[in-house]
Amino acid sequence: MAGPKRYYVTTPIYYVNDVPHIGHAYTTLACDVLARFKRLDGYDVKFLTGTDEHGQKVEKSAQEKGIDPQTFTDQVSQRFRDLLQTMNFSADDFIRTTEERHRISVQALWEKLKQNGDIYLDNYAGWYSVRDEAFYVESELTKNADGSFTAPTGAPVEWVEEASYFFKLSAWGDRLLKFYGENPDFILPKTRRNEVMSFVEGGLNDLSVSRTTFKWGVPVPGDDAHIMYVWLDALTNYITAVGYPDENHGEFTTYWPADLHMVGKDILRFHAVYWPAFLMAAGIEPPKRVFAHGWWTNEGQKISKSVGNVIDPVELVETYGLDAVRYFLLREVPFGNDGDFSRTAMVGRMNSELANDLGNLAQRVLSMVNKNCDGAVPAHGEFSDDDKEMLASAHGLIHQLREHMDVQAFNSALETVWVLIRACNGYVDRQAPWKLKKEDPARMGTVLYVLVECIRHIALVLQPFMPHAMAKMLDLLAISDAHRSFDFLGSAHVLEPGRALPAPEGVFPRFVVEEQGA
Ligand code: ME8
Repeated sequence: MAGPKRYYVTTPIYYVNDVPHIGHAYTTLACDVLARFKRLDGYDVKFLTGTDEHGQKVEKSAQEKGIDPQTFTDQVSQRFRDLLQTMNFSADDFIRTTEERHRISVQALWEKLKQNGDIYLDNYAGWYSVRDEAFYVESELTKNADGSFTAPTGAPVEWVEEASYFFKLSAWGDRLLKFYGENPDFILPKTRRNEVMSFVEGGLNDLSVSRTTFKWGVPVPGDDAHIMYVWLDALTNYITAVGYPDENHGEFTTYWPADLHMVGKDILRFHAVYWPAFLMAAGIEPPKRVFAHGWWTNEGQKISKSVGNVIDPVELVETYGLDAVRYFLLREVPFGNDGDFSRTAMVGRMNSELANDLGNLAQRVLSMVNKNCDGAVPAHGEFSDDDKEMLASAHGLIHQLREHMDVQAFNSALETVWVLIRACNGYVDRQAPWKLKKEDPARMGTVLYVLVECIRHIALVLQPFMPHAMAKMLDLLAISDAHRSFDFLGSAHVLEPGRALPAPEGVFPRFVVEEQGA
């Protein structure tokens, strides 16, 4: 017999030298929507997020503030935990790399790599970017007029020469390519997969995995002069959180390999090349998928602290409301592509898609039910072909959605729901139930019943995207908490004719833009 359905999804762990902004909120939102979707669809879900607290960059930020790194990370990692509240994220675990469970796990992984002959001591001489916490070869860099060099990300680099342990990455190229070949959906989107494959086909150098010039990190077992490379430390969080090094019990056997590591395109190489190589070298199965999403700009400009155009999720939520922000971020751009955040586009979608298409549909239908059907779910007569088509679309929605969600195509999933919403609005206009009131009240009941059943389906499947607003809509339909999982899609008996409904209320107000100076 097949075991219970399980789903393990992770966000990157964020550096604590930065305040959380829209980019961080975006990645975690995508994971939250998937986690909620899978829970409603009957999966046992683990949704992990957290903070990346070690490394030279964090050490430097603490020094600049004149506080010790632990106090600094305690303060700033709290802001990422606060973001979970602000955005209504349903994470099951929040990992900090400064925790003891993580030190144990990273050191155990190191020992395993060492035992298996994949780690050796040598000297590193080359370029390093503290901002990216990444090593670069000179051919990747741009030379500036003053003789200094810049990384492809725009970050400054410095020349480093020190004793270092190396991971034999060069020995894993062929096995990685074989793995990508056997798992065509390991890296999504496909264009990113091609980039990674050509990088690996170009030949891999061994990777420096320890540093001796700073202290803020996990010491190499048996050689305290070395601190582990922050990416080896950070990536390991995904297995720490399921109990590594205990590979044979509990959460590890339940959830590993992870179903999805969600990341931004900036950190794909670490997740799709280094991480599966470390895992294979340690005899651990690689994750099933890494999805690299695109980059947000702000009104056309790169988001950066120095430009001063960082979008604060708290401000957005205060201005537009949480569910509208959640909806917009996943609706505006095909997931995987870059996107530009514009307030005009935000307000446009709020008013046309949330307030008009969906909000008005619910408001119109529920007001008619309230006025003309004694405020109770109407009884239905025989269904016409038009009715049957509407009901079939509602009942079929989940099958299409699962397909989209399984490849993280959030905007297509939402578009599928909006196709039904628009069809419902067309059906209302066509059937004109307000006219039927006098002519044929029984037929009016049937039409309104079909619409209420469609709205129930729409609200159920949109819960992962807009949890508060859809809870309110389901309250207006008097659907009990016990009937809100996807098990109840397609089951007509949930909507009992005669059940009293509360007085209708608007769920999505129109957003009125105040004129400047008004
Ligand atoms: O890289 N648009 O942490 P980080 C979209 N600690 N997403 C964005 C974004 C933007 N403008 N800006 C940031 C690290 N992100 C490491 C990760 S994981 C083992 C270690 C999101 O704080 C996006 O997900 O720099 C990106 O990959 C991540 O924040 C980088 O977060």
